[in-house]
Amino acid sequence: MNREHWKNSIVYQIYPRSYKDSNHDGIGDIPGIIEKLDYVKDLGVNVIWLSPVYASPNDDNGYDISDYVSINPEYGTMDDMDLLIQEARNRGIKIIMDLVINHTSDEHKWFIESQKIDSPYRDYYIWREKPNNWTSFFSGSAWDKIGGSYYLHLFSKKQPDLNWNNPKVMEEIQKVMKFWLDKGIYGFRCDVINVIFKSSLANGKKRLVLTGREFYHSQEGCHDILRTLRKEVLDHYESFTVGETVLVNTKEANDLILPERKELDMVFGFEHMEVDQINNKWFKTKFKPNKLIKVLTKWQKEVYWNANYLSNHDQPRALSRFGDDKVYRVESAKMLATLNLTLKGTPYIYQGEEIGMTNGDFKSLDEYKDIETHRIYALATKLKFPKWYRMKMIRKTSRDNARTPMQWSPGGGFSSKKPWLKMNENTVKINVLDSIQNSDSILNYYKELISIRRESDILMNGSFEPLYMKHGLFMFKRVHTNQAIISISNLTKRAKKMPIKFSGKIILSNYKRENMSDQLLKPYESILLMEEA
Ligand code: ISL
Ligand code: CA
Repeated sequence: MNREHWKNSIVYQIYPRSYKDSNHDGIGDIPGIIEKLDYVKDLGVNVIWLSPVYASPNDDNGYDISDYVSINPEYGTMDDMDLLIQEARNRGIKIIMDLVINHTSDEHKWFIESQKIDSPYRDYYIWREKPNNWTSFFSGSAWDKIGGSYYLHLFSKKQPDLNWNNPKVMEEIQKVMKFWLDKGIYGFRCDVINVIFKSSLANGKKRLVLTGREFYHSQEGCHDILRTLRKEVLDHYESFTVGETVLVNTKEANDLILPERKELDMVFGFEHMEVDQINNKWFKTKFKPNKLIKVLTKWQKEVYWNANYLSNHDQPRALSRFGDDKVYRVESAKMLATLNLTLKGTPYIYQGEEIGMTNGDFKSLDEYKDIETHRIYALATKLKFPKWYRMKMIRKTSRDNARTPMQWSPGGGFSSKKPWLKMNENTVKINVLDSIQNSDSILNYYKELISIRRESDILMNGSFEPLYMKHGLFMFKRVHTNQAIISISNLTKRAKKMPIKFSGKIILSNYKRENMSDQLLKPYESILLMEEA
C-alpha cells in the first residue's frame, strides 16, 4: 500500500452539533450526517473529518471527553457511529476522527478517580500542591484546586491535562486508537497535539498569552510520543494523521511530518490564521491580502506537505474574513476555493464553506455559546474595555461564527426545533437547496473545482512555483511531468491589470472568462489556466 495515499485526498470537516438534526432536539447528530452523505458524496470529497462525537458534558462542545469509547447520546449511539462508517464507506468516503489526548473532561472516570491521593489514576493527570504561573488558552490561570491540590488545565478547568510522562496514559490512549481504527476509521485529526508533553512545571517567562508555553510547546518528549503511537498503532493500519499544531513555524512543522521522522503525516499551521491580528486573535487588524499571500507562499516553499485550510470550527469564516461577504460574496468565495484547492498539499473544506456561509449574525452576548468567547468577554469586562469594544471583539473572532447551523434551505432545514446556536438569518438566500439548483452557485463551482483537482496529477503532485505576489494578486504555477497549471487570484475588490501576459487554455474561471485577451483582472477574479506545453 502506498503509505502516502492520503496525499490525494480532499477532506470535508463536519462539526456534528451544527450539521443536521434528525431527532428534533435542535442539536445536530450522527443520523443527521448519515442523511446527508449523498450530498457529501456529490460534493466530490473522499474523507470526512468528524469533530468529536464522544461522550462529553459539552463544556467545550465535545473537546472535553468523558469516555473515548462511547458516543454522546445527544449525537446518537455506537450503532449509529458504526452505520455512519459503513454508509460512508459504501460511498467511497473515509472518516477520520478527532483525537483529543492533551486532556480529558473532568467527568472522565480517570479524573474522578485521580482526585484520591492514593489512587492508581492519580498520575494520569498533573497534580501539585501549589500552582505555577502558567496561563490557559482560554485566559486565566491554567490551574484549579480540588481538595488540597491543584491540577493543570491548559484549556478550561473542565479539561484537565493528561500526564504524558506516565506510561499508563500511553497504554490507555493506544487502546482507544486501536478501538476506533479496528472500527474502520481512516485516522485522526490530533487536537493540540504538540503541547501534550510537559518537560517541566517550572514558572514560565511572563507573557501576554500562554505563560509557560516554553515548557510544553513542541518538546522532544512530544516527538517521542508521536513516534511511539505511529510505530505501535498507526503503522499497522491504512491510516493517516493530521496534527493541529498551535504556534509552530515551518521548521517545527517539518520536524513533525518529514517521512523519516515517522511521527505525523501533516499538520495544520496557524501562521496564516494570524495575519490579521496584533499579538493575539482577539485584537484583529484590517486584513492585508499581501500578508496572507506571503505566509501561504512561505509554507508552500518550506513545508514538506501542507494541510491547506482557510476555515474550521475555531476560526471566523474565511469568506467574511479574507473575502467579501457582502457585494462580491459569490466571486470571492469561489476565489478563496480556487486558492485553497490549487495549492500544493491536502485541501480541507469546512462545512458550509462550499455554499458561501458567512460569520454568524449574533446580536447579543447570550446568543454566543462558546466557552472561550464567554471567558474572553469576561476578561475584557474585568479589564474595563467598553461594551461596544467587547462586542466588536467577539463579533469578529468568536468561534461561534463558524458553528452556526448548516444552512440546508431558505427556511434553515437544520432542525424542526430552535437550534442550539442561532442560525444565520441569511439562510434565506445562502443555502444548499438554492445552490444545487443554481448552475452559477458557489456549490456547483466547488464541485467542478474538486473534480478538476481529483483528476489532475499536476494539482495533486505538482511542484509549487510562485509567479507573482504583489498588490493583492497571487499567481503561482503547479508543474508536473512538464505540464503546468497556473492559478491566478485577485484577493481584492479592485480590478487589477494583469502583470504577466499568460496564454493557455482556461480550465476554470469564477467570471466564466473565455480567454486571456482581456488583461484586466476583475474584483476577486480567479482563473485556472492549463499552460500550453
Ligand atoms: O482558536 C484557536 C486558534 O487560534 C484556539 O483558541 C484553539 O482553542 C486552539 O487552537 C486549540 O484548538 C483545539 O483544542 C481546543 C478546542 O477548544 C478547539 O476547538 C480545538 O480545535 C481544546 O481541545
Ligand atoms: Ca438531534
